[in-house]
Amino acid sequence: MIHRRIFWVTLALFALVLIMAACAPPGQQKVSGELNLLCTPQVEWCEGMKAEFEKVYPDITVNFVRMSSGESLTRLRNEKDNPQFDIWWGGPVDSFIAAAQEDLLEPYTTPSQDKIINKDLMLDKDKNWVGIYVGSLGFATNTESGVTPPTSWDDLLAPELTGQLMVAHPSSSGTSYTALCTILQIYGEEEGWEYLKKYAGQVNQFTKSGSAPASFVGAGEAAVGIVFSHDIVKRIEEGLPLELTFAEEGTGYEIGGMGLIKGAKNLEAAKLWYDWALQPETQEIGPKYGAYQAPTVEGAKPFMPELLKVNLIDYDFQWCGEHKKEFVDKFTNEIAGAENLKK
Ligand code: S7P
Repeated sequence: MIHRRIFWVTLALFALVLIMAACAPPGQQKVSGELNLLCTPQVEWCEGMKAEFEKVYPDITVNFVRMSSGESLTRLRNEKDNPQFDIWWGGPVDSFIAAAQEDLLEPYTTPSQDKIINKDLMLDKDKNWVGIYVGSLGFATNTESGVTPPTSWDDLLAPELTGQLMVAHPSSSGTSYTALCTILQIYGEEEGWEYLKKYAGQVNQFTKSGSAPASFVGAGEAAVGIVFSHDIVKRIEEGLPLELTFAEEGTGYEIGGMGLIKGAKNLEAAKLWYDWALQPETQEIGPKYGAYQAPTVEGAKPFMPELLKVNLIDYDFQWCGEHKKEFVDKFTNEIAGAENLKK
């Protein structure tokens, strides 16, 4: 009799646990398995985030692939009918806006959204993407090159910089697309495209990845690179002879984005990453892995606030995102092709 009662009580408790697990909000469910992450920032930061996430969620294994923004977008497009990634983390939101337009992202309302500092700018109104960091564009000059560090976009066209400029190609790189769209906003479309022709004529070789020019310029392969300022700071810390300057009339900036992939096979694990990436403690992890972008949530302290205390233009993310394909195609077809990009 007693045994039978114990049996029924145990069974009832077991059923209760199952019901509670099924009803718990996603963030509290016990999720296990894999998470396939498309990671656009520097590989050290991707590796660091994987390790930190797995510490918090030991039952989930994160598999990540590091890819530049433009390449990521192409990959998502190609895999639309059979997505291989669950979440895309990092890279300027212009590409996330372009991805949302093509219905590649899965909308999600995160319980962490109340923490976002500026919802108008950093939270998509349809919840396709959210901002996870902010960074400004800068110029990296090799201090041994004898070149005066540029302080305006016009300075980049000086004859002494012909063949001495390095920047990524906007078809592969979000950094470079931020520069392109910054130029179109500063000069206006007509003059901007004229400027871009001259600018491309100054380039030694286009690179594939946005941060690479800082390393090549540091190694003396060119005199000036156009790169996000936090990536320049990282190379300076590593000992490269670089000076960081900004365009005084105004520089562009990025909001780094994050979005769930439509058709993700591990959606619950992806939502856990999404919520976790918006925690203040998570956003303070970056500097540990050499990433000095500013956070987007309240309670997280920027490590290098001075990188945003420069003259930032009122960058129109929506406009740049919606026109990304058109502008990149125009640049590639009419100004500079994307063959032989330097890796
Ligand atoms: O991690 C640094 C960072 O500059 O990488 C992203 C960058 O756009 C990715 O590289 P691509 O330019 O090659 O696409 C930035 O979002 C981020 O700040």
